[in-house]
Amino acid sequence: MNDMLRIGITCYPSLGGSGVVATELGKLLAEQGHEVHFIANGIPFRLGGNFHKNIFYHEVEVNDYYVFRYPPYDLSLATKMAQVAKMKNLDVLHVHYAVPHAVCAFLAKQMVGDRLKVVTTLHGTDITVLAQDESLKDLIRLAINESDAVTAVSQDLIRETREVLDITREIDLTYNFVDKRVYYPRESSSLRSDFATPDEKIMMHISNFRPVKRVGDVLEVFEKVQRELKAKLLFVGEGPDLPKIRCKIEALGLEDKVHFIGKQDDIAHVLSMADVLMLPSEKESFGLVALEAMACGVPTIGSTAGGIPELVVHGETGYLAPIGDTEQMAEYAIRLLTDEREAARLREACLRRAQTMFCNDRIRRQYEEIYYRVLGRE
Ligand code: GMT
Repeated sequence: MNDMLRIGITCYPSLGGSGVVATELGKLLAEQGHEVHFIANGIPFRLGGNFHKNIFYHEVEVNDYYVFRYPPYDLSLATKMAQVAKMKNLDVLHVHYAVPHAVCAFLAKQMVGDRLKVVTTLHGTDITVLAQDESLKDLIRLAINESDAVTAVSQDLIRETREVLDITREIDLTYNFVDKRVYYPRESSSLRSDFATPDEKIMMHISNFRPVKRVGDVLEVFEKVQRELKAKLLFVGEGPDLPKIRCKIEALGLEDKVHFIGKQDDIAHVLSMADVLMLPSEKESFGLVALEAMACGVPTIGSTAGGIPELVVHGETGYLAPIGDTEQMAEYAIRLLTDEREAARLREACLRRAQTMFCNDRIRRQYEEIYYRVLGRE
């Protein structure tokens, strides 16, 4: 069962949890000796400019022939997938995100033949948002049903996929993971001192600031917390809700207590400054950032949305409250930030849980088992 595979991976290459998971998985598979071919419209950002043994990148170029009003990216991607599959003799095409990647993989398979196996990983918004659209539903259902294996990043996403798309086929559960060689508590006192004094606590929120993240709730919780104890709030990332949040900060007079540090590469280092991570999302199929925090020993206070409760164990590795219940979240935050023993207990539990349940080796092996299964090489 240890034979080397040739695996094509397609994902959204820019920032985003699905792109992170796809790229990190590719790197882990390459380390195991598999040949990994990324097929995408840009170099996945987590690959960076570094050389990685066993990893190859194939860029999808869109044909903008003058008759096209809209250059057909999906067709270019499907064609490229088929070309790479034939040229490199791929065993498996692993696509992250149903639209359009699983649909393109379905087309590629028609061109290559059944020897090419397609594995589709569902990450969330492809189902929770796109599959609600009646015009896309049949297409997404087709792509999912025709995949040789389908995985989803939480039980909750599996449930929702079945419910929304009326699908009965097997869906494997493959949680997000963190690389324990990268995500562990880092020495961050010097960085920390740029934002907070030793007697101040740091609350942190990291996201793409889309409405679904409910960043306003983070601010409401912080506003209540800073009335009770000395604290700072750090926002990491950027996105569409940022201007609204800036206005709200001004309206609350919290300018001196809130810092924006933009997009960051070294998230483990940044997270290590925090005393608590806030994730009050409206929807969250898993919540990779809460896992990254957990691996750095930082508990999460969040909502009970989607797959978050499968990751954050209430009272053990963080605290969860109903979506929008900022009163309850603030109460939990004050408890955590004022009780040193409680904070230490949660921190230990975080480190244990991240290293066992969600460690890179475990989840990488699960994906490999799925590849061997669809290839009939169990
Ligand atoms: O959360 C986002 O806005 C990004 C999104 C994506 O498509 O990359 O993240 C989704 O996939 C991640 C990796 O599996 C999950 O950890 C996130 O929970 C999920 N986001 C949502 O469900 C909103």
